[in-house]
Amino acid sequence: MMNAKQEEIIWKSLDGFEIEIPSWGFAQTGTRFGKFVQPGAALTIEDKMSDAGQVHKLTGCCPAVAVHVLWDFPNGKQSAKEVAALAGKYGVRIGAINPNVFESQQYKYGSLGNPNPEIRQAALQHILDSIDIATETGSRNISLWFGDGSNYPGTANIRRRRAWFAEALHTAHERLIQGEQLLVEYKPFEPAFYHTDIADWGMALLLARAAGPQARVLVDTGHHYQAQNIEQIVAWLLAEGMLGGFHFNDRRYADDDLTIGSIDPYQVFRIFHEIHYFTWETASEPLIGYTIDQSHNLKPKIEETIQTAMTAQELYAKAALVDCEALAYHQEHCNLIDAEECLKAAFATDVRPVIEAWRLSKGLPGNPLTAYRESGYQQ
Ligand code: PSV
Ligand code: MN
Repeated sequence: MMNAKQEEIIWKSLDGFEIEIPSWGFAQTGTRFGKFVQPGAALTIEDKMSDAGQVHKLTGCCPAVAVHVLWDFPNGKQSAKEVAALAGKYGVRIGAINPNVFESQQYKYGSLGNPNPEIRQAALQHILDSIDIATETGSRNISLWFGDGSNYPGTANIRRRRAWFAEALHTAHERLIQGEQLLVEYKPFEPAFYHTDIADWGMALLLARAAGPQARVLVDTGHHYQAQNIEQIVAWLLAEGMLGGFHFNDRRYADDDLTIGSIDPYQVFRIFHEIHYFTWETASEPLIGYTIDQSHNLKPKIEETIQTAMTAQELYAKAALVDCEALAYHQEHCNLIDAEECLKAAFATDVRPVIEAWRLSKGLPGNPLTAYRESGYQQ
């Protein structure tokens, strides 16, 4: 049985938890082998905002939509106000701005790491334009991911590319206004398969530092080697004051972009636990952008997004239940079993009835998924 104090902890954690949903989670997507088209999937930016609005209306925890500049801003900077207005029309706002320097033909051999200075400049210009969009839409985060890298040993000058990245990110940083942040995302593989220019959190951290004080690291859970201890990376970045945000998804093999917590919910719980533990220990609230980065390929897209938001809330609330004081004591005294049990007890707690009560108190449906199915929106 849960006691009143635990209920209060869950309640408080839910009040402070929001997760951004990606506009690209509503569009037709597939794998490199093809697409399975879903009827009713978003075709336009207005469709995407409308779908996002549904998710937020039912869950109450997804007020912002992460957008991709090339996919969502047909006229680049010119469409910033328009897209922001569309978001407002559907009860959401624009979240993280994602420049796209990986799709255009010119980036075949890289963007900021391309040996051709004109192409590096074009990529930088797109990033600067994306920062201007963030300023127009009032978005805090500009999320940078690069497909740069090489497929064969000896084909790229790794050190020179590192220097080009550092220089360009520093220039981009100068464009930020107060309150904006550059988030540097890393990935060890794909689309490049021999080396990627920002392969891990250490490289992202060094580049974020080179960029300037308003740059941080973004952790995409799918962007790690098998068995890597992601929560340790999170703990280190927190300690360094360099954790800027997340792209959440789950995976079994590579960057599978599956639903959060569908394969390993305990891992997401452990990540959230490190954040709660840091907050408890330092009595400070780190500013972290939680975002979903999934590909809703087979499941119905809006339902999967709702399922995602609900799962994220559950795991965040469970992690908040860890008795930090007891945990600190047991760690100090090397009481291994008792320390581990602090995590296991919290993870095993069924928080769903309390979350349902929290939702009802906010005028939200107790079960957003059922409410969505009954709403007729999909039809
Ligand atoms: C790359 O795999 C990535 O995680 C980046 O965040 C991109 O912006 C996103 O996926 C595109 O789907
Ligand atoms: Mn990502």
